[in-house]
Parts: sequence; structure tokens; C-alpha cells
Amino acid sequence: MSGSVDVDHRGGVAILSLNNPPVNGLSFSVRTALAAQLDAALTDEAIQALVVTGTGRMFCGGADIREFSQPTPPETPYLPSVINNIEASAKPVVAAIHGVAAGGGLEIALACHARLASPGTRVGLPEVTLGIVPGAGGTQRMPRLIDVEAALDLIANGKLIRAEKAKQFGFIDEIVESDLLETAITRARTLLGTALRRTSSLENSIIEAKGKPSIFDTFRTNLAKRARGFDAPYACVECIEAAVSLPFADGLTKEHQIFRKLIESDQSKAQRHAFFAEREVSKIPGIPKDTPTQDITTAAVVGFGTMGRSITMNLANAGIPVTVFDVSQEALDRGLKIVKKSYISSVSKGQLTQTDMDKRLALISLTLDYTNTKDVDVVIEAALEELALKKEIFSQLDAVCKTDTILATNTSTLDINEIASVTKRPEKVIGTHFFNPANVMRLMENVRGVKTSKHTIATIMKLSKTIGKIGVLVGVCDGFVGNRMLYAYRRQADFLLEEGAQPQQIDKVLYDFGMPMGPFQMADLTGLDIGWQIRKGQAATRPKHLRYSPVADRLCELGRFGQKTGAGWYRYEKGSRTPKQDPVVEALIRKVSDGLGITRRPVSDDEIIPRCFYPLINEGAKILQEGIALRASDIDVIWMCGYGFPRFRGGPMFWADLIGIDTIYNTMSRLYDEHGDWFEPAPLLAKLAKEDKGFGDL
Ligand code: 3H9
Repeated sequence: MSGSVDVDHRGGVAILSLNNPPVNGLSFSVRTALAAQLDAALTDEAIQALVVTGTGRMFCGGADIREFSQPTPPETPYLPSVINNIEASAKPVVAAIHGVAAGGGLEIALACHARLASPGTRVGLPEVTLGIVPGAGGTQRMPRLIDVEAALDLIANGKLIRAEKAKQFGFIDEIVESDLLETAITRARTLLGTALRRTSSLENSIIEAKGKPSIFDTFRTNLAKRARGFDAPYACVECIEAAVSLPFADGLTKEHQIFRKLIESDQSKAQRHAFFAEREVSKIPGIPKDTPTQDITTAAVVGFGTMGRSITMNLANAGIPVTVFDVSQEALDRGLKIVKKSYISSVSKGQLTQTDMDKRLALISLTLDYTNTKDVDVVIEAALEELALKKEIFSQLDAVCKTDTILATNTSTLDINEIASVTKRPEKVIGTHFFNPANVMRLMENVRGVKTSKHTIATIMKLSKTIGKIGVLVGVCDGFVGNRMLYAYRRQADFLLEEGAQPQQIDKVLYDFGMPMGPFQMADLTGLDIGWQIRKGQAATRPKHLRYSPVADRLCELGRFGQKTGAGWYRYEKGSRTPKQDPVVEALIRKVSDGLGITRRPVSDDEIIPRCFYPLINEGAKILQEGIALRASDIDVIWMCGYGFPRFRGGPMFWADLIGIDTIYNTMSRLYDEHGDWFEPAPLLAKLAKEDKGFGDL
């Protein structure tokens, strides 16, 4: 980033405008200009007061995050010092905020003597999401301006909130409906000759919190579940605790020390990688940003099962009317009942208003007749995972839908090209693979077939954004990117059972690594029967030279399909979702080991992570080589947003680079010597290891 600060003078008031599109990030040059223009205004006798604002669409998105990763990031002019100078100014300084004030941007504003914002402006300190703490006084000033508990919540969660809400909290002074800049100039003038309100010397909320020392422990306890594995939220609490217990200057020093330590941490590097990776996915070679797209004003969903329901809700939540097709009235009624129940639950939790719920429900219409989907802009098919069935549905849709309707399928494994082949519009056929639960998982794996047009891709990538998802474009292969890598991981977990581990041991190690749950608990949640059906279908074509674990098949043969049957890899008490260890499963696993002639051995916890994740990364390397994924960081986004791979590890490919590709390659080679087949290192992995490079260098 480059950037500058524009200066304008209006009747004794200097207006300093941060100018560094697209977000007015506080790069080295912006900080240099701000420090210089501030000095100039403070020493210029003709200037009585200052207004700080931003050019373009926002006030400021904070520090330049890319600078943090430079080998020697330029420190001076040091942002906290510039900000301290603003606060110490004898001349009134007013912040005129519009669009967004985030991170260092808001920290500048917090040091001003008054803060005015346009309606709808979003403000906050999101540094925690980058694995750091606000490092320019935010953790020390915010708790002086608002209630300490509110400051904890705001800083440790890192959410941006609307300025209207910030005014209620007390860190925005006024919402300006009229001309923001003029109002700020007037406010600056009214402050002339008054005692300026310097945030660092405010004490009320600090004194109040000193009387309630337990608030920090309570907050930490609450964080344990929400922020499992993350360091930065706890560091935020430590900084705010320092704000309460230490004089302001000492608190700033503490904040700086913690900020410096975290910025060097692997967690912050991973979270910064995640930030940019999520923005990179929309950059598709050959499909520039200005590629024309089709307006999606109406949609249809085929199939009102679990995925169909969540997809319908995603569309309705974004204000898109949805026609839902299913084969029986009963299926439609049951689906709608569950959708209603879900909305009612959101209303009862205060997450949705009754009016919004009614509006969303009114957007959903049900039909048993395909012809009622004829005028929609997109159909998303979410029927059973059977190729013949999907082909049948697509040929029917192709026959009834207007010529420019996009036909999308939620398949997680099937060949999009085969499905497209039954239509006369293969260029309008695409995969839109949603993840369960689709109201939580942000990923949409958008699968391009060989004939899918750029226009269709651009439209579906845009639709992903519209419905609040992160769309990642991938190519066709068995399982696409996410599930193909999942198989590699899942397979090893089963082999480890045969070799001596138990489900609960593997689940615990992978949970402690940061996964939302281990593979066996996950299988019990999603149901074992679907995978069993798929495996049975593949039995005839399965290569005989590759190791295959029959453990899951044996479980299914006992009718153990997971939580829904009260037993799977674990057993469940009636009405409970808590997995209980089951001796039946342990005996079954032993029997399988014996049958395969495997001498069981103790499997150490340390062996589980490499054994499960390195083959997954190896598969990712093959996927990259084959061009199925556009870049390693796209794979990271898929795993973080679709499978809950811990964000503080940055996704599997980034994590692999942190470990070192040579370590992964050497381990895979050793395991290949020991076990053969599935461990054969991908040529790309071998190449990177030899060249001492990582996926990030590609
Ligand atoms: C900080 O402030 C530390 C201080 O406490 C202490 C310092 C001592 N830097 O998101 P968008 C890029 S840490 C560099 O699509 P939107 C982004 O990659 C910072 N680049 O826009 C994208 O690039 P591209 C704390 C940045 O309108 C382009 O700008 N602040 C930065 O949807 C547009 O981004 C944050 O964590 C940055 N700070 O949303 C806020 N921000 O076009 C981070 C954006 O090449 N930023 N870019 O893909 C955001 O949350 C959103 O960008 C924002 C605008 C809400 C501001």
C-alpha cells in the first residue's frame, strides 16, 4: 500500500483526510503523512482545530495488514505515538467517521476529542480475528469510554457494530444525518476554549470495574468454549485487565508487548493468511471482476430434505423468493414445518424478529409440479445422491425452465459433466455444494463442469456472496476438493482403529487439535448409512491392491447408523446426543483386526495427527497439480469454512508450510515404505520438498 493524507483548511480548521484506497489502510506512507500533517496543523497558528476523516467509501480499515508480514515492517512513525499526539493536542480534534472505522482506524478516532459518525457506519476493533490485540491504544481507551464488560465483549469478539449501537455504548458521540464534515467542523469550533475530553484520563468505568474483579474470570470461562484453541481473545482480556489495574501509560506498554508477541505468532500468521485467502477466492483467472452476471431474483430448490431446507432458508434469508419442489405433499409439509421451527427458535433467541420471520416464510412456496419452476433464475437441486435420479431431474428441469435458468446441483460427489450432458444447456449447469449445517457453514464449493460458461460461474460466485457464503471455485473430480481430501483423512482414522486405536482416542486428539469434532463423532452425527450405500456401490470397482477398512461396514451391518439409531461408533442414551464409549464397538474393531491378521499395538496420540492430516495434505497437493483447485489458499478456505479446520492454523496447506513440506514429505515417504499404497507422496510434494519451498510459494 502507498497512500497519503489530504489536507484542506476551512476557516481555521484543518481537515486531514486519510487517502489510501480501497480501505484507507494505515500504511507506512499514510502514517508518515498523518504524523507530518498533524505536526504542521498543531504548529500552524492559523489553525485552531482539526477534523480527521477518510476519503472515498470509508474512514479507515485499520493498519495495513500486509505490512505485518514484511521481513522488517517499518515501525516509525509508530501509530500509537501518532495517536497519543492526537489525544494530547491542545487544539480540538474531531473524528468524522463514515463507512467503516476498524482497528487502527477506530483507535485514531478513540483518541480524538469527539467522534461523529454517519448513520449505518460500522465500527469496531477486529484485530482479534487476525490473531492479535488492538495495538494502538484500543484496549486501553475503549474500556475508559464504555462499560468494561462491554469493552471485553467488543474487543475479544472483534465484531464490527453499527455506529448507532456504538452511540448507545458511549464511544460514538453523535450520529449525523446531515453533512458529516460540516457538522464535524462546527463541533470542532464549539470545542474551542473548552476543557477537552481526553480519553486516557477518563476513569469512571475503570473505577467501577476495579470493584468487580471477577468479571475477567467469568469472561475467560465463557471464552473457553467459543474461542477454543485461540490465543488472541485471552490476550485481549489480559490487556483490558491491565487497563483496569495499571496507569494508562503502563497499560499501553503492556498492550504493545502483547501485540508484538502475537504478531510474530503462528496463530496470527495463520489468521492473517485466512483473511487474505477468503478475499482471494473471488479472483478467478479468465473471469475478471467485470464479467457480466445474471440477476438472480427468484430461485427454486428441488428436494426438501436437510440440505434442501437449509439452502431454501439461505435464499429466503437473502430476500430471494424460492419455489420448493418435492415429490410428495408430505415431504413438502414436513420440510416446511422444520423450516418454521428453525425460524421460531431464532425468534425466541432474539436473533430474528417476528416480522422478519414472517417475511422470510412468505418468500417460500411449495410445489409438486416442475412447471412451477419454469420462470426462476436458478434452480438448486438437492435430491438424493444418485446419478440416475439427478439426471432425470435435470432433464425435466431443462425441459420446463426458461432458456437462461441456471441449473445447479448440490451433489457432493457426482460428476457435473454427466449431469450436464442430459441438458441442452451444459453451459448453464454448475455444482453448488453446500455444507451441513448450511446455516452455520459458510462454504459453497462451486463446481465448474467442462462446459460451464464464465457467465454462469460469475453469477453463481456472486450469488454465494449475496446469500452470505464464501464461494470457492473448483473443478470436477470424485468428491471435488473438500470430500476428496476428507476421504484421505477419514481412511487413516479407520486404519488406525484396525492397528490398535479406539474411536474415542482419535476423536479426542483431533478435537484437541482444533477440529469441531473427531471423525467418528462426526460420522455418528451425519449418519453412517449414506457412506455405506456409496461404498456398496463402489465395491465392484474398488482397486484390490489398495488397503480397505471394513470396520464401518461391520457397524452398519448391525444397524448402527449413528445418533439417529441410538448407536454408531458410540452409543447414545435415549434423547441424548452425548457419545458413550461402547464395548460392542471395541470388540467389533478387535474382531476386524484379528480377521485381517493385524497384531494390535498401542497407537500414540502423537502419531494420530500426522497419520490423518499428512495424507489429506498430500491429496491437496495432487488436487493442485491437477488444477482442480485454483490455489492452495482456496483449499485452506474450503477446509476452514466447510469442515471447521481451525482458523488459528490457517487451513491444511498453510499449516503444512508452517510444519515444513520436507517434514511432511519425509513422513509420507516413511509411511509409504511401511504401509505402501495410500501414502505415496504426490509429485508436487516431492518437488516442493526438494526445492525447499512451500504451497505459499506456488
Ligand atoms: C490493526 O489495525 C492493528 C492496530 O490495532 C495496531 C497497529 C500498530 N490492510 O474486505 P474487502 C484489502 S490490524 C490491508 O473486500 P469491504 C482486502 O484484502 C487491522 N489490506 O472490503 C481487499 O483487497 P483485494 C485491523 C486490507 O468493503 C480490499 O482491501 N482491521 C485491509 O468488503 C477490500 O477489502 C481489520 O481487521 C487492511 N487493513 O470491507 C479490518 N483491509 O481487493 C480488515 C482490507 O486485493 N478489513 N484490505 O482483495 C475488513 O474487515 C474489511 O476490509 C472492511 C471493508 C470492513 C474494512
